[in-house]
Amino acid sequence: MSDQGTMNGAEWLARALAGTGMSHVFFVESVMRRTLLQLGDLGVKPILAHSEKAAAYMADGYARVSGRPGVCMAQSVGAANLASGLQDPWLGRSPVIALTGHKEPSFQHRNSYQEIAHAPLFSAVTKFSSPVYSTSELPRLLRHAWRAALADTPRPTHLDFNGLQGDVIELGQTAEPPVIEADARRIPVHRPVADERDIARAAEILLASRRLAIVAGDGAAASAAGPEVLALAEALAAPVATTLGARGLIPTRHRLSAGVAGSYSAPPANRIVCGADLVLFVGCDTGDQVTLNWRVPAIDTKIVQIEADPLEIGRSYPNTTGVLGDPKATLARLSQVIGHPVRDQGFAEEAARIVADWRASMAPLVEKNTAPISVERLCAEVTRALPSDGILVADTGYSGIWTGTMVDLNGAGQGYQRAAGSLGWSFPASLGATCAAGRRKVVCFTGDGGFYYHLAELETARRCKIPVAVIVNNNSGFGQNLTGVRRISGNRPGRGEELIRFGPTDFTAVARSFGVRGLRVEQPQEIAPALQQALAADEPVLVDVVTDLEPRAPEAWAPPRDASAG
Ligand SMILES: Cc1ncc(C[n+]2csc(CCOP(=O)(O)OP(=O)(O)O)c2C)c(N)n1
Repeated sequence: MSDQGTMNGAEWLARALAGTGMSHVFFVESVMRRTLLQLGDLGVKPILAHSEKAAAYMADGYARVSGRPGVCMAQSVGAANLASGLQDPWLGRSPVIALTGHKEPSFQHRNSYQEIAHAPLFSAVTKFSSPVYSTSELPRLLRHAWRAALADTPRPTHLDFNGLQGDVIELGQTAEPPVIEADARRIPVHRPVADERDIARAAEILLASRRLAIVAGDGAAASAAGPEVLALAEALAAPVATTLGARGLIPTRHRLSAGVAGSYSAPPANRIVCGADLVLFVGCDTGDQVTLNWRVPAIDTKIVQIEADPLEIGRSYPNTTGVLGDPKATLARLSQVIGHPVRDQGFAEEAARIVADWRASMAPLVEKNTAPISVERLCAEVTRALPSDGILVADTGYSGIWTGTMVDLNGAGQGYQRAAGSLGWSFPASLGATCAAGRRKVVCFTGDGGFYYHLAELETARRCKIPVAVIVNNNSGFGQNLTGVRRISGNRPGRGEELIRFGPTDFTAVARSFGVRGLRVEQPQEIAPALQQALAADEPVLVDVVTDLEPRAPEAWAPPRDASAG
C-alpha cells in the first residue's frame, strides 16, 4: 500500500479475495503472480493444477461444498481450456468465477501468437463476462461478477484482464477499500418468502390432491431445504423423489423417499411420480434428465412449482401454478398454512411398497460375495463407510447412476455432489471439495474412463496434501456405453468393443508413481478395510476396485408411450 492509502490492482485483488474468507484459489501458471503470492501471504492457498479445465473443476467442487464462489485463473492461451471447464458449473448451477488475461487491444485481430477472441468462448458458460481494461474498473467489475455468480440461479462469471497474464492490475492504483461484499453469505444469498396469496393457492391445490408426489431438485438442495421438504411430505403423506443432484436431500431410507427420478434412476421413483395426480416441484429445473424427456410426470400433469428463479416456473410443464420464493423459507411458511391435515396414506404406502420390492430384488447383487465384485456391493460398502458428515463426489454416467441409486445417504450431514454431465469432472472437483470441506471427509467415486482425464492431479493432491479418498470403479472401459455399442453391432460378440474397451491398468501403480498411496481391491471382502484405511488417512488415498465391464447399472422405468404427450 502507498503512503496515500492507495494500492495497485494486484494487491487490491488479493486483499479483496482474502477478505471474503475464501481458503483456496485454483490456477495454472502464468497468471497474476503478484496476486497469487500475496494471497498466499494472506492465508489463501493457491492450488497449482495441471490443466485449466481441472482448475475450473476444482473451483467448482470448492464452490459447491462451500456455497460460496470458487475462483480459478489462467493466462490468455489457457482461457479456452478454462472455459471448457465452466460447462459443468454452468449446468450444475455453481458460482465459479474465472479470471483470465488477454493480450492488449493493439495485439488483437493481427495474428498474435497464442491469442483468439475470448468473449465467444465464455458466452455460453457464464452469466456475466467482461473485459477489465484498468485497475480503476476492477473493484466495480469484481463486485458485479461476485454478485452475479451468487444470485439465483448461481452460475459462473468471468473477468478478462488486459495483458497476457492479467498485467493491467500491476499498473494502476486504486483507493477503494479491498472489499467485495458487505457480509459473507452462502447460497442462497437472499431467502425471499413467496407472496401469501400464492402460498394460500398452492396450499389449497395440494390439500385437494389424493396422490401427491414431491420432486425436489438442485435448487432445493442449494437452499438446504431438506428438513422443510420432509416436514411437508409428512404432513401431506407425499412420497419424495429428487433430481440426481439433490440425492440425499432427505434420508434415502426414509419411508417417504422414492429415490432419484428421471433418466439416471432406478425404477421406483419414475413409477411413483407417474402415479401421482399432482406433482410439487421444489427448486427443480424440470429439465430432460429429471423428467425423462418430459415423460415423468406426463406433460399435462397438474403441477405446483416452488422456485427462486421466476424463469424456471412453468418452463416445461404448461399446467403449472407457480410460487416464487426461496424453497426453504417458502416451504416453511407453506407448512404453517397447511398445518396437520388428516390425509389418506394410500399413495404413500403404495410408494413405499414399490421401493421395498425393488430393494428386495437388488439384495442378491448387494450381498454378492464373490469376484468379480458387483458395483451394487461396492455401493453398499460406500454407504457403510461414509462418515455421518462425509461428502460423496460422483462422476457422470454410470458413476452418477450407481451412486444415485445404490448409495444411501442420511439426509442429515452427509453431502452429495455429482458431475452435471462432464466425464472426468469428479476427481478434480473432489480436490476442490476437500479444500472447502474442512474436517469433513470427501470420497470421490469415478469410473476408470472418467479418472483417466485428470490423472495428473494425483500429483496436485500429494503436493498440496489434499486428503481425499478416491474410489476407481475399474472395469477397463466405458461400461455405460457397452449397451449402445452392442445394439448397433447387432449384438455380435466382441464387435465394436474397441470403441469402448481399454487395456487393464493398475491404478495403484499409477498412484504410487505420483507418491500417492494406492490400495488394490479384487475381492468383495477387501472393500471395507480399504475404504476404512482411505477414510482414516490424512493424505490422499486411491482405492482401485477391479470390476467387470458387463454388469448394467439400474435402468429407469419409462411410462408406456401412449400414456405420455411428451
Ligand atoms: C466430456 C464427456 N465425454 C463423453 C461423455 C460420454 N460418456 C458418458 S459416461 C461414459 C463412460 C464412462 O466410463 P467410466 O468412467 O469408465 O465409467 P463406467 O461407465 O465404466 O462405470 C462416456 C464416454 C461425457 N459424458 N462427457
